[in-house]
Amino acid sequence: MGNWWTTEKRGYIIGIDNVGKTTMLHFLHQIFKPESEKSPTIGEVYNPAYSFFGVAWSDISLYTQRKTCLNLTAQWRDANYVIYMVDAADRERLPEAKERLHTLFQDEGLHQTKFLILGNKSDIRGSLCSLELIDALDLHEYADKNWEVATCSIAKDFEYKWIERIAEFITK
Ligand SMILES: Nc1nc2c(ncn2[C@@H]2O[C@H](COP(=O)(O)OP(=O)(O)O)[C@@H](O)[C@H]2O)c(=O)[nH]1
Ligand SMILES: [Mg+2]
Repeated sequence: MGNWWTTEKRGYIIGIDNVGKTTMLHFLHQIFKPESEKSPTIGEVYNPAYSFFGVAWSDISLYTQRKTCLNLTAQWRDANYVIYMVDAADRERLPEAKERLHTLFQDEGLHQTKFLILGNKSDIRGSLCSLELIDALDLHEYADKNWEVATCSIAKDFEYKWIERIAEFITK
């Protein structure tokens, strides 16, 4: 048996704290349990890696694990996919989220990486739509990067439309 971690594609779910990363992984873990149980925890600093859609996913909070994350930058460099999650209803913290996202865009090692900017918590009244997120996150500045934007409600969408959206992001 080959080493799946060297051949499988890598994905990271990245975002500042409180945007819904753990909630998302929790749902994915329940849905894809049989497959994900094959996935080992990588090192001591990551949350466990889960395998979905042929991609091994880890989630990284840019704040709660801040110190560790700085050391992990080199490891992100094998990322095929980044789901960068923001809280689309938290206008106050969008500038912080933007700043961190731009840092990722500027990382040479993530040059080839596909980004899905996922605005979570769309169930909350007044949350930003995709076009508003493009403006709020100044994504036009990075028109040369490989990004796309979608909104979702991980906790309240019981039809799991966001899963289809992630599958589309990975496969297209
Ligand atoms: N209204 C709403 N709340 C959500 C949604 N997704 C997550 N949350 C809540 O946001 C908070 C932070 O979620 P968590 O997954 O811990 O965020 P993390 O820090 O990014 O891992 C929790 O109270 C979740 O229940 C959503 O789609 N809508
Ligand atoms: Mg978390």
